[in-house]
Amino acid sequence: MLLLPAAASAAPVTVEAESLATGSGGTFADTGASSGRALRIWSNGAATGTLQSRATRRISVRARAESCDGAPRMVVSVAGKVVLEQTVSASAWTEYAADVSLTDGAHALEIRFTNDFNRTGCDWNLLVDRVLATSVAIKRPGESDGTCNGGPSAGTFWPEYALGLASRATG
Ligand SMILES: [Ca+2]
Ligand SMILES: [Ca+2]
Repeated sequence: MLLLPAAASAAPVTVEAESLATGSGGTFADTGASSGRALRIWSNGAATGTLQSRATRRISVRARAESCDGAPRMVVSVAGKVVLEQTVSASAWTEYAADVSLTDGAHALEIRFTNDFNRTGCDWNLLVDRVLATSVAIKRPGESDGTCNGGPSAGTFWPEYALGLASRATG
C-alpha cells in the first residue's frame, strides 16, 4: 500500500490586481510591480475578480499607499468573507498577508478601499500590485511539522528543532 502525504503544497497562484474589474480606479505602469503594472483604487469601492485556489493556506497582497495625514484601509475578501483587513501606510510595495484555508476551485476575490480622504493637496489612494495565494502557511521558525521524528504536534514550539535549524543556518 502506497501512503501519500497530505496535500501540503501546490504551485502558488498569482492574480494581478490590474486584471481586476473596478469602477473606482485605473491601472498604471510601474516598473517595480509584478507584470509591470498595478491598480490604483482612488475612491471608495472594490476591485473584483476570481481566485483559482489550489490548497490555498495563505493570501499575500502586495500593496502601497498614496497618503497624507493618515493612510488608506484595505479590506480583502475571498468568497464573500473578509480574510485581511489592513491599514496600508507604506509608500513602497509591501506584502500584507493572512493565513486562510480555502477549498480548491474558483472563489470570488474582492479588494476594497474603504476610507478615501481628499482635500486640497492631500488625497488617499490604495495601490495594489497582485494577490499571491500559496499552499503552505508560513510557520514561525522552530514550529514542528508534526509528530514524526519524535516531535510534538504540529504548530507547537520545539526548542531542540529550532536550535538545530539555527545551527544549520549558521553552519
Ligand atoms: Ca482618493
Ligand atoms: Ca501587477
